[in-house]
Amino acid sequence: MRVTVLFPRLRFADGRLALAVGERELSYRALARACAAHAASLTAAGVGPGDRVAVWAAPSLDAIVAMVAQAASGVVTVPLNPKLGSRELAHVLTDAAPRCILAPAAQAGAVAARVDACEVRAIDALDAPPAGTPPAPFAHASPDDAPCFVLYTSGTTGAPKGAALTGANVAANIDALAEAFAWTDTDTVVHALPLFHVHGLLLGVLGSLRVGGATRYVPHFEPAAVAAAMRDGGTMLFAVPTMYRRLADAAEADAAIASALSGARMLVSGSAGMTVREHARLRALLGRGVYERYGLTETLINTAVPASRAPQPGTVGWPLRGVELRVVDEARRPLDAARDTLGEVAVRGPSVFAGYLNRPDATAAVRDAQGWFYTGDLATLRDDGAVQLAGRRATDLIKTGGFKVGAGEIEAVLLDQPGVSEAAVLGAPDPDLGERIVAFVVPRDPAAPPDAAALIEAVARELAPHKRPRDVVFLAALPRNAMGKVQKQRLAAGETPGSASSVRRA
Ligand code: MLC
Ligand code: AMP
Repeated sequence: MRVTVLFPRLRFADGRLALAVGERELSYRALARACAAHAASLTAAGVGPGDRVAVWAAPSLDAIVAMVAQAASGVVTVPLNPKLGSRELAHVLTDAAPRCILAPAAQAGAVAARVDACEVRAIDALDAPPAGTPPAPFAHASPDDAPCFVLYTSGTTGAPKGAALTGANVAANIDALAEAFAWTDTDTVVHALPLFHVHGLLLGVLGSLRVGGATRYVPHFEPAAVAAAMRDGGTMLFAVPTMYRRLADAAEADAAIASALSGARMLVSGSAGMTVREHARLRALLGRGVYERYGLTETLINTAVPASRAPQPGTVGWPLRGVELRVVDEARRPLDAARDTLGEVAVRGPSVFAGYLNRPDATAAVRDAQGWFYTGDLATLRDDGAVQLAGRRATDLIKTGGFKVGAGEIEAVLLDQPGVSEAAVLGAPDPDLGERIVAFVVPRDPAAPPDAAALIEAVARELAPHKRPRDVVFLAALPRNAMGKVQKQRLAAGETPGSASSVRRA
């Protein structure tokens, strides 16, 4: 049984900065102590390695410490978006069946009031550790192939699926990315990303701790706060394109923001595509380019533009060490020989996930017997092997602000609302969010359509605010082909049969 220690520096913890969240800072020594206290408190509650524990992933130091301690001690973390709506929260808790939910003390009461099927406990790791707490929580390191995180991610249809990632997946990916970015213990990563996805949690927090560097976390994205954290010693910034767009707007208006960002060793973007135009705008403003990397929840990071090269607008770079990547046709036959031919990206390697929780059928649909994972992303390979993404196979997957959202999950909520007869959801191009969620709704009574604001609120309340449609368009009927299938491409092209009215909400 191979066991990888995820955070070697916690074993030799010293006084160097590990984590800063707003004004609160933890050295490696303090983090090691807090991790030990968290592990001891889980043990006292009868929770051990292999058990699943949900963490209310609020943007707080307590939630971060709980998740780091669990990763270090073999407890499987299911991070929960603290803004999850009722339907999605119920789904995740039923599917993941965690032993308990851990929430920052300030939120534990409110969380407990929302769930009755699962015990809710307050995270107390940053309180004084109980006497006799061992110095570090490595007594229960798990084997490499045991799940370490279950991250919920949307598909084209149905409710989100829990992607199980092992300690080996995480360690291999961080090590390969660290090599590409020359990311070391002298780096401080600044980010303001949510803590329940790969980008913010696995790269932005665990990545820094694995390389022995520091993370300065900005709990609420705001350009001035990001710039302040960069001035406070940040060397790398991890952000999604929407954040870079808003940072560029702020930098145009405020030279202090521009200068804070231009001092970075690396500005890194991912989770959604950055246009060549936006790359050029940032370079002109900051005097330095942005490095892109490309990944998925199920595979972690596949490609990156390495620090050893100049930024490469228009590509997401080259496969990381250990990642095999090829472009395949619709029958999943490799197109590697034919450069410039558009196909689906398939990847294989040590970071490809263990599978979806409780969903062997869904796992088999995306990963074949040879271990190739089919990403759904379309790309061509440049002559030098750089990957150029060119869209997705499924129009029913939307990337908005860097969040992946399935059209089907939104349509299901809309269809449950009074007055809705039919619904079709798609992503429309948006200068700020990349894609904006648009809902096309056929009312039961065309003379009295449901209130658009109420439909938007229903999605925010039942799923999550970032899944809410930004536009609702009422139609007399959805365009369908001869087989009765909704033709979303016609909706996307602006063909809206019998359009009654359109409501736009920011
Ligand atoms: C608005 N709000 C509502 C609401 N309308 N709340 C309840 N009901 C409603 N109807 C609230 C929101 O919750 C939010 O609260 C605030 O109002 C603003 O909402 P918003 O306009 O929707 O947010 P916005 O500012 O547009 O967010 C932009 C963003 C965000 C860039 C900050 O999209 C973001 O954090 N994106 C990161 C996504 C990410 O990390 N993806 C990685 C996936 S991993 P409040 O309190 O928050 O202000 C992956 C793999 C890889 O893809 O390769 O990395
Ligand atoms: P998620 O399931 O939330 O992890 O989202 C994964 C998807 O994000 C990928 O399949 C891509 O479509 C998209 N993505 C991630 N990084 C990039 C990038 N640098 N450029 C374009 N798309 C990206």
